[in-house]
Amino acid sequence: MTTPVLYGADYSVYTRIARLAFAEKGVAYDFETLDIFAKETAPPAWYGTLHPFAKIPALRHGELQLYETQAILRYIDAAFAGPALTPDAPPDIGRMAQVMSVADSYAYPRLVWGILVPERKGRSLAPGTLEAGALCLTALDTLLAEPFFLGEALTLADLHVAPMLIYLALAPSGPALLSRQKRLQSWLARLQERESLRTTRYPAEDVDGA
Ligand SMILES: N[C@@H](CCC(=O)N[C@@H](CS)C(=O)NCC(=O)O)C(=O)O
Repeated sequence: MTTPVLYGADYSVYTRIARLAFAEKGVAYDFETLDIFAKETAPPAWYGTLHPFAKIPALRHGELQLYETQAILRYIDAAFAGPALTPDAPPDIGRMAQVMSVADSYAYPRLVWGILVPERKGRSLAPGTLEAGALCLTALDTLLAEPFFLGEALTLADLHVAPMLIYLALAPSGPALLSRQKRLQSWLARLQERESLRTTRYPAEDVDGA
């Protein structure tokens, strides 16, 4: 089998989610850095054939080209040996999809773009932003079974949410918001001990010593 190639950046939430799936499956892949926010260089014209919406990550594996992180995760889980990251039971399949959709639709825009990015740039937050972020955390805490999102086994849901909350924790308001959801906070601490999370740390985690 050819080696998969993942295009993305080490600071990117969605790239990290895909890298976590490779790491948890124990699959070797080539990582091609593409700084999507570098105004002078990105996105290069050739990248348009891989991702028409100019986001990261994108995956190339032999003839297959994929974009959208949930699609990439599903492919990685199905195509390679290693621990299954998708549950078998229909209710759990539904719950996993629900958690991932909550992460994409609410957590990422509110926690990363709504709180982390402006706070780290020293900008004031839009009214209601912290409340909107807190609602996401409450919803995720409610959906969390322990020790993992769906219970006893790690699934794609854990890999999808953790990189968003790790960034939130680096925002000035993040620790206080997270500390209101004790179960979610403990889950995140457990996840961060995993090898996959350790080997994909954001550069900002090392700068901040988080
Ligand atoms: N729906 C996409 C979202 C990917 C995404 O938003 N990636 C961010 C980096 S984490 C990005 O490329 N942002 C560039 C931009 O918005 O211009 C997915 O699931 O892969």
